[in-house]
Amino acid sequence: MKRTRTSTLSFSESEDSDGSTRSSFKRHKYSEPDTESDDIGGFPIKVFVVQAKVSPEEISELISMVEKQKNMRMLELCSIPAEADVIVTGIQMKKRLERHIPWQLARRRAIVNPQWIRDSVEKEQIMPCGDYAALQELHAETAHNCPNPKGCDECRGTSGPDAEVAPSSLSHKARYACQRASPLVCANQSLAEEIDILRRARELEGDAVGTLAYERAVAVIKAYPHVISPSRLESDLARISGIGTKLQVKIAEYLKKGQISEAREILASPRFRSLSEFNTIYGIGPVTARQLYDNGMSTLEHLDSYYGIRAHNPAIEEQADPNIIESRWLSIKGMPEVTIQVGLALRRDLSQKIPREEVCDMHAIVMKGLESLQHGCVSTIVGGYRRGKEESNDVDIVISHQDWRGGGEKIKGLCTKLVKHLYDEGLVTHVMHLSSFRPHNALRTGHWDSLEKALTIFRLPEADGKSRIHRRLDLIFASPEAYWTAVTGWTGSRMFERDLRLWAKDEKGYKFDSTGITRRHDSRLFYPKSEQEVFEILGLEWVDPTLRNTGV
Ligand code: OXD
Ligand code: MN
Ligand code: MN
Repeated sequence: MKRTRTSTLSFSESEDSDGSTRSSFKRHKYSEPDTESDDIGGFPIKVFVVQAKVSPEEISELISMVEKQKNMRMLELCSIPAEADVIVTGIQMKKRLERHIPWQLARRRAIVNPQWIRDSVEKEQIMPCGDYAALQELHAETAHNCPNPKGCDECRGTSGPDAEVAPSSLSHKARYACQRASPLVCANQSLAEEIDILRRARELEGDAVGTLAYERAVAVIKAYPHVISPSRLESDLARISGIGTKLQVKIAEYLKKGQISEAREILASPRFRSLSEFNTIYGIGPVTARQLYDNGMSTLEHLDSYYGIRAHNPAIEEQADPNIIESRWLSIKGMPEVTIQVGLALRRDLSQKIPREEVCDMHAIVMKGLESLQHGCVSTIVGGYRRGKEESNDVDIVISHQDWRGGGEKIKGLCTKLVKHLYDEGLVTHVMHLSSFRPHNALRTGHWDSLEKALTIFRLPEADGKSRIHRRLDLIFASPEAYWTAVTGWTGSRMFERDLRLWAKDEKGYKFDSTGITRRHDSRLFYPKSEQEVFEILGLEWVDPTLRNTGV
């Protein structure tokens, strides 16, 4: 089934007696590879104009402006608000806008005034939507939802989570985490954090079953919308799958004492402390952490001397030891590889959280470098940033090309080229992992050849004579048809992703992962053109990225 696309200019929305606009609620259908369109995601950017409060003359002016740039395929008018990337309106009041666009939808789009079209066409570039927000109330959302591929505007002004984004149809009792609304900070946040200590201990000890059980429990609590009381625990929470009797006892203990004794014991345990600390080092997972501890090491200083990093070296305190971080002895395609030595030497940098502003700066500089290598790439910052975190552990960017048909070829090999370019510019300092597309599968029986990935260490250029700190940067290149599954797959959180795969497999007979969606019984491949389509294909209600925070 092809997605309805409008090449004609149509503003035929009909207002009902209650003031709502019927056509605006129609959900668009997912598409097979579309022979008519060359776009990916927002290319051309689809624009819906709300007729109210815009004079007929102004409407004709806007239509002809969009027509004028038709060859550039930057903008395209559409007649269904739900299909639009940008909604143009002269309305400035929420109540008034709600007569034409459901508020839930408005919050997920860029809502701009007509000047945005004029300036974008005139300057031949998509202007930052935030600067043209039609409603002050939606300024942050408009800036965040702006489809400008190069614009860092999407980053600016975005704030943390907002529980109001939760569509009412999502139930906290739903079995799969991908059906629930999980805000960044939930109604029982400190309880979730206490239970997460139990999960973390299991994870560090390699107890996969225990880890998963507690991860599920945390995810259930994260989606639970009421403050838990003893009566709610008994009458409500205890009936939700994932909260077994053992855990109910622990929650009851927490409600009584404000803590769970097992969690306190874990935090006091020297083994847990050492394993946790070791695991903070880039390159040290739980298995290596246990091996090191079992070999008699318990502090990072022990690791420094074990790995040949001089203990108490002031160079390490101040700045990483250059001999270590150059790591001349190991390289990936001629670039220094991240080793445990590098992770240790850079630990003071890498353990610091990255504010949204800096995520944004990193994204902008990466995309500028990419543009110099290949014109027309598109990108989305994913991970915790997209889920609304004020500070991230690293920066994750999914990249593709706007050309739906030829984009796959254009981005092939680009991941390595970009990383080398950033290395030559002194921006990427180390590489942890660099993968390329696997050889093309002529039979196309799977999506397995559609992702390239680089896990790197990155440093912004000096600012005001001050050097910047090292950050982790992950780049994921997807072919156009895998772009939106990659965005969904890399947005997280972990339990959300796990349950998305499980839901797809057990409830729908599909295989979902970052590289695509395949229907199992006939191996049919799907090519979603938006993240909303990913959810539609999988038969799921939309869950805003800021409500996918299934972990603490
Ligand atoms: C992060 C995340 O913080 O992706 O980096 O959650
Ligand atoms: Mn991340
Ligand atoms: Mn990452």
